[in-house]
Amino acid sequence: MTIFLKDNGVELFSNAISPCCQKVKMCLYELNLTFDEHEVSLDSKENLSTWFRGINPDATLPALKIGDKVISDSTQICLHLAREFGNGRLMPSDVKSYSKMLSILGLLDEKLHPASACLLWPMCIRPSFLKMEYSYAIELIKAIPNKARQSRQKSLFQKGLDADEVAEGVKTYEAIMSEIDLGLRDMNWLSGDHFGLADISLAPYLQISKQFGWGDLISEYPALEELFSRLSTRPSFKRGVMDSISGESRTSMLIKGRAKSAKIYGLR
Ligand SMILES: N[C@@H](CCC(=O)N[C@@H](CS)C(=O)NCC(=O)O)C(=O)O
Repeated sequence: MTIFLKDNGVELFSNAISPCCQKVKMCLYELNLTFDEHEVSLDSKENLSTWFRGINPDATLPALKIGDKVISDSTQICLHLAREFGNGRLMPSDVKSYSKMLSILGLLDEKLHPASACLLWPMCIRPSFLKMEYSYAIELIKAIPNKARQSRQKSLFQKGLDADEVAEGVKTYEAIMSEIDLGLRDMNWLSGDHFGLADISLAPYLQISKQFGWGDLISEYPALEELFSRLSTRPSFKRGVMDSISGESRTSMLIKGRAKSAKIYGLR
């Protein structure tokens, strides 16, 4: 059954290449929820505009608006949707697996997301920044409310893949994939026997290595590769993660990524 959230005024503010936005879309599709989607440009930092900061003062994507209420963190959005509309799906019912799921969600948000951003930003957003007047680009970055994000983006803008943050990002990305692979050895899904929010939350980040042709970052981890194959068969993965990016953009990302694979692998 499809639930028409749209009729209740549900809007998703998102960006096509953002893994945390893709995760929310995958969750919405998994729960058969319909919604209105608004693309907010990260290339021009539309997320810093007055209109968007009126929706989310933190100026980050995704943001989900349900009536007057805005939820502005991808994990909080997914937990809310699963609780409200999941009917017991997507979250384990036993306490041990539930707390394991929460700790995976925390690890992905706190460590994997910033590490992946250091790979995505120079590849996908920096080219637009390089076309801007230098001082304008720096002013835009200075307007980011979060200081850590500001300093990371300044360095990624100035140094691209040569930034220290990229080397740290590649190492962190691999270390987390290795840790998750170990935990998956005797399980089909991340929080146990059933597919759920932990799997949804990892899916877009796993996909990043494929999107740039950097499959070696996960190819040593057989359980992760198997998880990726299982995820790829889910319609929610196709719609929420794969179809989020057009075929043309995917081809271009793959070409640009492959040209940099020796550089990325050299940072491991
Ligand atoms: N923990 C947040 C992180 C959100 C986040 O970092 N979003 C990025 C896009 S992937 C963003 O909005 N960046 C804004 C910017 O770069 O100025 C969540 O999961 O929602």
